[in-house]
Amino acid sequence: MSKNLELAKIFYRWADILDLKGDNPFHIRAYRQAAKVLEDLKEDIEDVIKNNKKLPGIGASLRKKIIEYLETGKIKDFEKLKEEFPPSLFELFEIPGLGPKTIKLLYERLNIKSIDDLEQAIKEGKLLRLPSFGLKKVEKIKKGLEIYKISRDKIPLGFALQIANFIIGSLKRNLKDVITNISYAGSTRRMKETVGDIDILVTVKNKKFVDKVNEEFKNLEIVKEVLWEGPTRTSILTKDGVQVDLRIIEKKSWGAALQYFTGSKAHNIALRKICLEKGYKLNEYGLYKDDKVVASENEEEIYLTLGLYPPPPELRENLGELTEAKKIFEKYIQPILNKEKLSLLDAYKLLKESIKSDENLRKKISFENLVTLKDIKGDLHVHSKYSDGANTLEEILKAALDFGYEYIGIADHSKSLKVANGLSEEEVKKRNYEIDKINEKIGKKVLLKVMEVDILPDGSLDYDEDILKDLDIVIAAIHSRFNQDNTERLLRAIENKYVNIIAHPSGRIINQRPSYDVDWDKVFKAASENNVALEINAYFNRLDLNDTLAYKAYKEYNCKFAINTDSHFIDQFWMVILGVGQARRAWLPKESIITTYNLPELLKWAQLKR
Ligand code: DGT
Ligand code: CA
Ligand code: CA
Repeated sequence: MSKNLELAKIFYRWADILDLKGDNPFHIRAYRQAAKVLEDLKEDIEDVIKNNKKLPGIGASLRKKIIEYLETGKIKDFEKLKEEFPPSLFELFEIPGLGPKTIKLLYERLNIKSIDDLEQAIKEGKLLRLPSFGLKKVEKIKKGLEIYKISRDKIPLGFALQIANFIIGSLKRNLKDVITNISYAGSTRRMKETVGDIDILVTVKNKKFVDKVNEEFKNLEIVKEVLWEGPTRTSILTKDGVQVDLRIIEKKSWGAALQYFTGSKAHNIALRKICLEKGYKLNEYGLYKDDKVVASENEEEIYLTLGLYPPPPELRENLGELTEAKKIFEKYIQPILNKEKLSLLDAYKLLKESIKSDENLRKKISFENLVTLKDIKGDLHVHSKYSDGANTLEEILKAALDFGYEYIGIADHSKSLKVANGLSEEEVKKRNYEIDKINEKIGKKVLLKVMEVDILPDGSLDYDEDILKDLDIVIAAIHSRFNQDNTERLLRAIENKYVNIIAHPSGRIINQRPSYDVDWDKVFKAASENNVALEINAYFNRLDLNDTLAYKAYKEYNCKFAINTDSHFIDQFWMVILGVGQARRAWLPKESIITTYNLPELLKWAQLKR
């Protein structure tokens, strides 16, 4: 961990302790703010101190403590303060929805010192005996506990992909002449929103290289501990506490292993049932008929042999993909086989080729028509320096063009969101003027005038018509009052004639905050009728709407969606792949995603409502 993060952790903990002691709120806030500044700081804190640079929001006394830590490795005041409470008590701060006041009460009245104590007390009904504790409050704590337990062992997909890609990149680079195939499998390949452990499969040119691969893997800089070592599987724990399994596969079993270890378990079990009905046997080494291998090296061939069109990994959850796979095979592969004497794999490749040049054909085959990264033409939700983003309009423009985008929506926060430096009406006008000037200078419209406008508690918007009418796209979002039913609030925003997109519709934060209560049927119906797109917010800890809700919104209400990253830095544009992954898991076709439209189509769509 960098010194920045070590110090951030200390200051967060410090604030917790002061909270427990009932210290002055301004004092406590100063510690939390310092922690946040350190957490977000891009430069090494050691360099900042060495070069005598200023740290916004960190005063002289906290700065002294930072220096003490850098020089001695600890802060005396903090060490002393810590001793006043049992260390296990601080676990309770990790539970979403459990604040310092409640923790203090639980500690003082019921002697609850840890998560285990808390669980026990809930079981025994002790919490209800406290004044101010009702069934509803206990339910909320239970829900928080559940989320905490999941978050303890599941990591967000974006994080898993970074680790997996780092490992694959390093092994490929360092073992160029050894490795023939390498891929991640498991929930990472299925693009599930959270991942338990990371599964990586690899084949080597020659058996004699097996040790070399294991050795290289174990000695990667991110490894903290080797959990298991064997000739075909090595498991490690990374320094961030993530388990990674590396399996060395024989080349002839590559496809079968990829199929098996991609899962999901439910998909595999359903697939195995189909095998049994057709007299096949399937395991991670191959597909067999009468004890003879019929397919094993190629994953697609395994599905094809079973009369199934290969389903995209994102759909492999046993939620109808196998029925669909059979339908597609019968309608599109079987006729090719009937007409020409081709192998299964060649027939499949032939069809894939035709799809590439025939958009109408693609549209008919659901698995092929799922949105892909290549289809995405822009991102409509990016924050600039005008509000809480890190980059200027010019920097965003350049990054967007480098990324291959046709347009990029500058979506800053609106005036009510003071913590995120929301823009006054005057500032919006100034920003819009600058956007127009930049577009004029480059001779085309790339930067779009968007705002992420707060939906106020009564469902009205944070700006009046005179601001809204000048925007290319209006995004509306809830940023307050999460603990209530927000259906009516969303409905009113959806019916506003200027609103085009509802950002992060459920408000959930992965492993931190559940969705607020919403009657989704009502909201999806209204969105569909009012031509409002629902965001699939691709920011790594949002992924909101999630896969199941997006599936429902499309399937039952034919809603439209916008895959946006909500980037606050230009180096967060990559997160679009996480949004595309969730959209695919929701079976969303390309045409349901407005960010696949080209600019004229998009602007026309946005004006439909006005
Ligand atoms: P995770 O790691 O919890 O996020 O989820 P997965 O899906 O990556 O699960 P994991 O790592 O336990 O196993 C990887 C794949 O191996 C899984 O998706 C399917 C396959 N698999 C594991 N256990 C079983 C099993 O008992 N039966 C079958 N048919 N397949 C299994
Ligand atoms: Ca896994
Ligand atoms: Ca695993």
